[in-house]
Amino acid sequence: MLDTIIKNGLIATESGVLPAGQSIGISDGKISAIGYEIPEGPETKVIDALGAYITPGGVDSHVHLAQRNAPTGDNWETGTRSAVAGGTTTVLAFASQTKEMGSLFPVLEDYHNKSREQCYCDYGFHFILTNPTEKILNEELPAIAKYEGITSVKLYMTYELYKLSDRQLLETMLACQSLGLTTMIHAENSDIIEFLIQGLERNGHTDPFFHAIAGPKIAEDEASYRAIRLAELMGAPVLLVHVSSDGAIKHIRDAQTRLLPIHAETCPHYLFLLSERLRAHEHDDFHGAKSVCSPPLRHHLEDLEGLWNGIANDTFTVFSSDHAPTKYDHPRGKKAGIINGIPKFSKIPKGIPGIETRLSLLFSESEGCLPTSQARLSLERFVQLTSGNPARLYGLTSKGAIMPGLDADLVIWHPQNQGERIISQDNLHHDVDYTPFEGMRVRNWPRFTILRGEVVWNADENRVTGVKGFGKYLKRDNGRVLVGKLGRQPAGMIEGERDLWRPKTVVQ
Ligand code: DUC
Ligand code: ZN
Ligand code: ZN
Ligand code: ZN
Repeated sequence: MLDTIIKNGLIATESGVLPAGQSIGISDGKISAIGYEIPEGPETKVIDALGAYITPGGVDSHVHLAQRNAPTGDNWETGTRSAVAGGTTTVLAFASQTKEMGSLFPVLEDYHNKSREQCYCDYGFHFILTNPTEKILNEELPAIAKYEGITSVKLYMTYELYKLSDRQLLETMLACQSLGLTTMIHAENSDIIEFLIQGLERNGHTDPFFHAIAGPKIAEDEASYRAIRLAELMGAPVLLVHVSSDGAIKHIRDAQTRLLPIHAETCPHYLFLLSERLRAHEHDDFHGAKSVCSPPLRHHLEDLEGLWNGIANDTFTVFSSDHAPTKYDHPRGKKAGIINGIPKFSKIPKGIPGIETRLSLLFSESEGCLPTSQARLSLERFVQLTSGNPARLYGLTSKGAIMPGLDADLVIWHPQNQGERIISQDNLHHDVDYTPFEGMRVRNWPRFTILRGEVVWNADENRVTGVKGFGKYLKRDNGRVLVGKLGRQPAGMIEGERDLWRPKTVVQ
């Protein structure tokens, strides 16, 4: 018998909105039926979604929670509480190796300890590799993929404490390719950024705004291109994270046209915010630190347009928050960037919060809220970018679609033309003291968030109704390549050329 039935909603899938009048039946946390006349029992709970869209629960595949290097801001409890209040039912956050750690197992244990029984939504880990030793690549990653279901890694091309050499990128991409793992890349040219920081500081330009000058689009373009070519040589599928520049988009699009498996992600702040946010506020010179993220916000409206085009035209595979929560008014938060009373932008912790506002901001610009002619993206694209694609790309086989057999993770929006909200720190559930989206109007907000059949956010009651610890750790399968083809040879290679240098243990 059904536990819950959701009636009268408009069920949005990746291939369109289902004909009206159908219901979703839920039993044991799974979607058990979709159709017109699903019989309900006496105990079945009925939710009326009349006039409202229903989308799959959000999958936010780029989130930072209680990372070792981030002393303030959200832990797993507060971060996932904020997630469900904004319609997200699954998060993938980072477990970060530090350079002196020669094994990933203590890292894993540490992050399990921090997250176990703390979460309001389901969750998994990506590894950040800062020291990819042979032992890690050849022994630990295969074991961790198999037994822990961690099937993706993130690599950095910048930051002293994180960055890998091109040689290390090649080795890691190759190992991941052979295991069927997805490699995520933070692509910015480290030397360009360091050079510019030094020059800016020498000339006394140390206010938060100059962060946007120290990380120009060229630094991202160059590193993105390099990452793509390294991946091409290895035949490895990669995802470029938090893409913010039109030059990078061009390289990605070009690679995709050549059928390379190059995926791309962008984030709300790059679609909505400009570098002017980094400037001093009339009452607070350091206010711009709230919008310091890497890559930095860009300068011009055309920059935003370029990203919206990538959203609409399929260049982007996923839309994630890059929720990187750092308190503003805290000596180890953003204000760590004030040294002896003087602002120093290079010392400001990078990143901004956005786990709760991600879905509403994008939904607001979609056909879910606007006529097709005015919408930035279709409802189908919304579903792909916010849940279907991240679920497939990262091997979350029970998530990402409204389909019988999958977890009953759903967002029921307010009926159309209702549910408008002004985003305000006062209404958010994170443990950060600001939102960079303060004052922005969204056209709708999740009315109910449902995780495995349970209502975990109820906007009518204006409260998180889920329970801490209900969120489960997700072991993932290998992800699927969503663009391009595996095994493509770079133009000009001879047949079998890779086999001449590939280790014999690596299977194609
Ligand atoms: N990279 C991220 O992925 N998030 C925040 C800051 C950064 O550099
Ligand atoms: Zn990054
Ligand atoms: Zn003011
Ligand atoms: Zn990030």
